[in-house]
Amino acid sequence: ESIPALLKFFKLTRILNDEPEKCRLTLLGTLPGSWADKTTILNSDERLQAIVRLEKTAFVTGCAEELFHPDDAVALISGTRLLGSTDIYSWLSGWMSPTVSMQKQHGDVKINIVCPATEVHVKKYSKQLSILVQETPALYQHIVEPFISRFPAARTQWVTEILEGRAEQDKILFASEEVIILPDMKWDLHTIGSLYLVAIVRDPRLRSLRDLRGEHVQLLKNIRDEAYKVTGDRWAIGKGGLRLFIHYQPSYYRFHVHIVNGNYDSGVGMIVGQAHLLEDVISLLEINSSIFEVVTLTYGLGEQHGLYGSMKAAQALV
Ligand code: M7G
Repeated sequence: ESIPALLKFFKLTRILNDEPEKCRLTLLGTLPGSWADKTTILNSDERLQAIVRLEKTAFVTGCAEELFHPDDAVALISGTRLLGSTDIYSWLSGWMSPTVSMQKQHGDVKINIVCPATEVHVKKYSKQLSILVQETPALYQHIVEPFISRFPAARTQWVTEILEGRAEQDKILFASEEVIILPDMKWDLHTIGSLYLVAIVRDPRLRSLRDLRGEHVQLLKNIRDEAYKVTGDRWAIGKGGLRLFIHYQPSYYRFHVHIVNGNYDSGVGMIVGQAHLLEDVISLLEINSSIFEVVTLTYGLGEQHGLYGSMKAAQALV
């Protein structure tokens, strides 16, 4: 496996984002040129721009019994240090012992890498302020639709790779002629409490929420039903256990639905104005099959987003 071996050659340029509340740190730097062909041979000085995001993982269910065994008094947390204590309250820091096998098997950190990272990636992952904008149907026609049409195909190459059977094939949970369901790269693949899958629609003409019409209601219902079937069979998630939603604006204009454990609150990607519940979208389309052609949508835009300047300027027209 060359990817883990090459990661140690990452050279830090600067911190892009620091999110202590999410136990997450996003770094910008470079990796050796051989990353592109996934070989470990470092035969040139070429460096590729890379984004590395580190995130502490959740505790594995079952590791509590390993940490504090009910019978013997051997706690597998080492180096514990008292930070403070008052009355009945105490707080300490410590290290998970590497002998806690369940935790070790899944790792203490999850690492997401984008390499080679484009300037658009750097902007997306950078800390930034946002403003709320109102997108009327006219602003969609004049600003947003042309932006989506200009969107470089290379940015959704990952979707093509999956749909055409060249990537993540061993991970696919459901596939039909219209949609594929697989784990989202945000998921650590084992913590059911933070289960995160993505359903990707094959038809490239469907780019975003704006393209949905009454004729797509059946497709959306199929996605909901298959999401429940897959997660029910594999992880015993029952009816009402999933939060299914669509982002507007999404990062990628190939229509997809986020499938997330209903009890998971990640903060990111679930904010009001960005996440539209699949069930609500179905209901709206049943009431008016052209609703997304006529509705005004309000959402936050980060100052690094490609639409920020033009949409901010256009708000005077709303
Ligand atoms: P989005 O709403 O377009 O953007 O969702 P977001 O990233 O701002 O949420 C795209 C979803 O696809 C996100 O949840 C990503 O984590 C996920 N995703 C992105 N990429 C590049 C991949 C990938 O290569 N594989 C998988 N499995 N998921 C991905």
